[in-house]
Amino acid sequence: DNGGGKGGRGALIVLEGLDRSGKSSQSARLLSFLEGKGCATEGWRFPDRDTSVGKMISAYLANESQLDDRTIHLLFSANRWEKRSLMESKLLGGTTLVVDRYSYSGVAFSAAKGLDIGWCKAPEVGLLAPDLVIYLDVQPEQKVAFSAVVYSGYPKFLMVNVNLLFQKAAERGGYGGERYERVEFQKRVAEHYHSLRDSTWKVVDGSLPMETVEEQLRELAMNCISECQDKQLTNL
Ligand code: DGP
Ligand code: NA
Ligand code: NA
Repeated sequence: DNGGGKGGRGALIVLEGLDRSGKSSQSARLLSFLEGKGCATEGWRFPDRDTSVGKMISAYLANESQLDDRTIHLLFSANRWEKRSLMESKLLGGTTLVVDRYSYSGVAFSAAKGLDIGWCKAPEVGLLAPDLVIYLDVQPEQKVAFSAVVYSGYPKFLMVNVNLLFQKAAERGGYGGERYERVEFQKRVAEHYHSLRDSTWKVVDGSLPMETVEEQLRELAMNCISECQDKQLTNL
């Protein structure tokens, strides 16, 4: 049963990557491309900060609240579970979902804190399995290296200029102020992401020009949408 969607079910397409890997802008670009093609498509993101669970997550990420590592892990998972039935009905009704982060973020970010990976995966079991996971691959250390070179290359009396350049570096992809946005942590997240890759993953070089990345995502998404129309939805 495909829920009556004329062209079969929609595809569950997930974008994953480190913070500032370009996921959010690429999701938005992909979404408008698919809409332009006449595909029924919606853009989703996790954490969904609009639900009551999502508000707790958002406060935690902004360092406005403290939560035990396992507690926040389960809240992130609950935030996906509370959307599962809506996700399923959208997909069966023929709508493709482009989702910015999913269970792999859940496992990679919590495992990077040192939690057992099997324990991290357990609450994700039974959520819908993506048809395609696009991993935007960027190097976490490039951002610091750039700032360090800029900083050491200027004498002290040019401090004002240095600060301006620092600001530039931040605009160009330095991390923001949320809890996980530190280079050492992002490196560990990257290692865990690496160990999670399976046959549904496509790794795209996120350091390529934006238009090139966009083009690759379009092709991956179009292929996925046509291939999964008659496939059963499965669970993680
Ligand atoms: P975003 O809204 O995409 O910027 O994500 C917020 C931050 O939360 C980002 O550093 C990634 C992290 N994150 C996203 N999903 C999960 C999750 O399920 N578990 C954990 N521990 N962190 C997550
Ligand atoms: Na972020
Ligand atoms: Na997100």
